[in-house]
Parts: sequence; structure tokens; C-alpha cells
Amino acid sequence: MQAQGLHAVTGKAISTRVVPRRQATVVPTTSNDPDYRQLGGELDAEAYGELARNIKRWARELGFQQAGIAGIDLSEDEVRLETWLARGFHGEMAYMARHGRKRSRPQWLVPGTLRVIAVRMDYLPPGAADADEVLADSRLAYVSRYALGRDYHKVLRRRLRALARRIEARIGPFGHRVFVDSAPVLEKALARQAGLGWIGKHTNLLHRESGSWFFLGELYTDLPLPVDAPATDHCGRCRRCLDLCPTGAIVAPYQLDARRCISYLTIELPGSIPHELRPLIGNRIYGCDDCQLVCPWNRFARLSAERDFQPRHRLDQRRLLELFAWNEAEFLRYTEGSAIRRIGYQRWLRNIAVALGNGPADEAVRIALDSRRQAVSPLVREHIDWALQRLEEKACTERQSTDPATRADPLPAAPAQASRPLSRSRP
Ligand code: B12
Ligand code: SF4
Repeated sequence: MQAQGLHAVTGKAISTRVVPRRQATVVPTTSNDPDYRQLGGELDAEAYGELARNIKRWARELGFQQAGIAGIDLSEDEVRLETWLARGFHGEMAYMARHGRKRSRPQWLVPGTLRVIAVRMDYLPPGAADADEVLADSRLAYVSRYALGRDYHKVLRRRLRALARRIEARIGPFGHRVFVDSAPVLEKALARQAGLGWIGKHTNLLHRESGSWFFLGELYTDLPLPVDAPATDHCGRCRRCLDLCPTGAIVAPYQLDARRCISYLTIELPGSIPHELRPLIGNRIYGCDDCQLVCPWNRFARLSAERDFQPRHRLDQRRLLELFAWNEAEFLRYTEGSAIRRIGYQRWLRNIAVALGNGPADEAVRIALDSRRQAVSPLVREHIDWALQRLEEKACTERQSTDPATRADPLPAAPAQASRPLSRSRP
């Protein structure tokens, strides 16, 4: 933790003028602006303090809910990241291991970086269909809340660039780079250090007054701004996310085995979804929100006012069969500007096939699956065949349970939604 007014690297008090690596020129906004003084091209500690306060205000004006300033020492997180990688929890996300320590050492990624301005932006769209109701209706497709609207990378990056321009207008050119999940950056650890929240047991960043339904972004800079106090942990003894995760992906508090996480399985994994996990995916076709839906802190979540995060093309309440019927051109048209487009058409069909296999054994579903078998990739065909077989088994079970001759010896219920929680805390 770094107290305001201490140098991030040396820990020495910044009582006299700080000479930044680059020579910042102070550009007063008005001739009698008392906050910024031109000191031969340098700012003093007081001026950096004022600049930090302004940056936070400008960030809010630009639509971020909060901005904070972090130092660049992530040594504890570095150890945890390396343990996580060593255990193979990243699965096939090779990019998580590719950049060595650049991810945990901001100054290695962008030489000269002294501080990270971290921001967060709420994304829970008002007016979206109720998450629990969609999850409970196995004919509907569940798309995670973050992906219902416009791709957040674009939205946040544009605003961060605007923030950088405002800083530049005030102090002149300064060293900086903007990131939104676009480079090896430990975003949650930096945000925690900047006081934006704590990393919860489900491993999402949580804020006492906003829950966890927000995105993160960063501005790496060479400005020696005063750092904020890191947020403290308020998970206490609660372990609802661990207990209610459909696939048991949160293997211990604060530790996620991504290979089991539905978000990884439906978004990141390019190949075949492990058979034993398919029934547990239910109707989630893109991402998963269960650990956030059950988190008590999300009672305090705020709805997003961003028009960009409003659900597009009714993706919050589509029927699985409707989406499965889209051809590739329709997929591309309806997911234009959306994060969903990144997974591509084949993975999209793969995910819907699994969800259809977890739904009711209707004749219409069987026909839809069957009619697609020939025109898809071997990967999708394999998932379609799994779904058809599962529906056949379900139909068989149903026939047996209604047949008086076999009723005395019922088969176990299908586990499709068995691990879904019965009640949730919702915002
Ligand atoms: C890889 C990744 C994933 C992977 C792995 C997730 C993970 N936990 O790592 C998968 C595909 C599963 C995923 C899923 C999701 N993701 Co994601 N993802 C990322 C990404 C690119 C990197 C995350 C990372 O660094 N992981 C490395 C591991 C080591 O970190 P970690 O698990 O958090 O572990 C930390 C702590 O838990 C702690 N720790 C670890 N072990 C231990 C042990 C003890 C004892 C203690 C005390 C602490 C501790 O230290 C670690 C390092 O800080 C970030 C963007 C970015 N560049 O940072 C987005 C990001 C984390 N994802 C995000 C989102 C929105 C999601 C989903 C909600 C999407 C969805 N609805 O499907 C889910 C949530 C799933 C979940 N429960 O985490 C947001 C999170 C925003 C927030 N409020 O936190 C981010 C920040 C993107 C963004 N710019 O907004 N994601
Ligand atoms: S996103 Fe879903 S599958 Fe992943 S850890 Fe959270 S509840 Fe489990």
C-alpha cells in the first residue's frame, strides 16, 4: 500500500518537487488557475495531487463510475498468477502465459510506466430480460450480461483516449498507453490497488456500492501521480459463488480453474467441450454469470446508463431454435460490433447445439439438429450428435416414466439444471 504523497518506487515522501522522467509542461486553463503552476516544465507534489483529483472527475464526466491510481508493484499477484499458470488453470488460453512477466510488471510492458490510472464502467443493462427467468427456461438462450450490447473494448478504449486527451490539454504531452483487455495486463490486481474494489472469491472485482457488474480499463502513464489506497476484502465467510457455480470451477476461494468455467468453455475454448461438463452448461450459450448472480454484493449493483450496453437484437431473450437457424451471414450481421462475433459462427453453433441437447426432447429440436448435421464443421457435428443422443436418452426416460410397466423402476433425473441454485441474490 502506498500513502498519498509517497514515491511509488522509493517509498520516500514527495515533499519537494517531483521531477518526472518526461518534462511535463503545465498548461493553465485560465490565467488565474491556482492549481497548476508552471515550474520550469515540472509539476510539484501539490499540483500532481490536484491533477489526480481532476483525472478522477474527468473520468466520471466521461461515463466511468470511478477512476483510481495504482502503483506498479504487483509482486504478490505475480506469484499467484504464476502458480495459476503452473497448475494449468488457464487451459488453452496460451496468451495468458505468452508474455512472461510483462503481465505483472507494467514497467516491462511499457517502459517508463510509474502509475496506472484504472477505471471501471457499469454494464448491467436496464430493461434486459430477467437473468433467472431466462436461465430457468431451457428453450431460451442465456447470453451473459456483459455481451448483450456493444463490444465493451471499443466503448472503454474510446473513453480512455478521451481522458488522455483531457490530461494532455491540461499538462501537455505525457507518456501513456491505453488498455482494455487488449494486452498482457493484470487488470483486476491493478484496479484493486487503485482502490476500485477487491478481488472476490469468484475472482471478479467487487465494489461495496456497485457489486461486480462493471468492466475495467487502464491508462499506463509516466506521471508520478499520488496513488490510492487498495480496497480491502469484504467477502467474509460467504461462499455462495463456490457452492453454486454449476461446474465447480471455483476450486478454492479466489482460485478459478478456467478449464471448468462455462465462460471459458463457451468463449475461449476453440475445440470440443468436455463431455462431462456439457450437461452442466444448461442453456448458457455465451459466457456465464451465475457466480455474480448469487453474490450478495450484487444487491447493490447499479444499472448502466450507457446506450451502448443495451441488449441488441433481443439477445437477452431469444429462443435457442431461432439462434440455431441463423446462417453465417445472419450471425455476422446480428453480432456486428458485439464481443460475441469473436467466437465465430462454428463455435456459436457448437454452443447452441449443447444447449439444445440440455433442453426438452421436442421433435422440432431434433429436426433442427438433424437438418444441420451435414453443412457444419466436424466439431459442430460432433456436438450435434451428442445433443441428439442426449435428447433420445431423455425421450426414452420420459417414455419409461409414463409407461406403467416400468414406472416402479424410475431412471435418475437428467442432471441438466441439477446444480442450478434455487434462489439467488439479484441486483
Ligand atoms: C483470462 C480471463 C478470463 C478467463 C479466466 C478468469 C480468471 N479468473 O482468470 C475466463 C475465460 C474464465 C474469464 C471469465 C470471465 N471474465 Co474474464 N478476463 C480474463 C482476463 C483476460 C485475464 C484475467 C487474469 O489475469 N487471470 C489470471 C488469474 C491468475 O487471475 P485471478 O484468477 O483473478 O487470480 C487473482 C486473484 O484471485 C488472486 N489469487 C489467486 N489465487 C489466490 C489464492 C489466495 C489464497 C488468495 C488470497 C488470492 C489468490 O490473485 C490472482 C492475481 O491477481 C481479464 C482481462 C485482463 N487483461 O485482466 C478478463 C476479465 C477479468 N474478465 C472479465 C469478465 C467480465 C469475465 C466474466 C464475468 C464474463 C462472463 N460473464 O462470462 C467471466 C467471470 C468468470 C470468473 N468467475 O472469473 C472482466 C472482469 C471485470 C470485474 N468486475 O472483475 C475482465 C477484467 C475484463 C475487463 N476488462 O473488464 N475471464
Ligand atoms: S462464470 Fe459460471 S462457471 Fe465460471 S466460475 Fe462463475 S459460476 Fe462458475
